[in-house]
Amino acid sequence: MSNRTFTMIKPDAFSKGHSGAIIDKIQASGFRLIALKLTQLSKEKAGEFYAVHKARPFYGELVDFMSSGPIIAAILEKDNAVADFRKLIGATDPAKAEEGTIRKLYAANVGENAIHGSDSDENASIEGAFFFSGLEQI
Ligand code: 3AN
Repeated sequence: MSNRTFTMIKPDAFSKGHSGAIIDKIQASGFRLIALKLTQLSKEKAGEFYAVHKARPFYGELVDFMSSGPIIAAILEKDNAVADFRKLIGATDPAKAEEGTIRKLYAANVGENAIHGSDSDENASIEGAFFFSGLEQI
């Protein structure tokens, strides 16, 4: 799925009511919505999703935060989706994110940073399949 990426609007942005503005910005930037759902991760599922970060000091905090409230998970399509979407969301630390990026606009800090974007085509595919089934049909 090289023209697709996966995103989550994280609990901070969702609870502050930024989901609509964020989805609007994503679509205005040329991404098409392929799949979308409102859901909430259990601690166990959040731990599984972020298993690559298990050894990092912020892992426990990350799992607690990502399971703390509703999220919106979505699969997006556009040419060069992964790289273009990483550019649209901005740096992991919102203080370092470029003006106009989603994290600059809506994220509070490096832990609670409003939105996720896959970092490779392979991870986009794995992460999309984590939330959505039947993707081969869409
Ligand atoms: P990105 O989400 O920009 O790909 P990663 O993969 O390095 O960044 O980190 C995954 C998630 O872990 C981030 N979105 C953020 O929520 C959290 N995180 C990363 N670095 C830190 C940190 N230094 N302190 C707390 N949380 C962090």
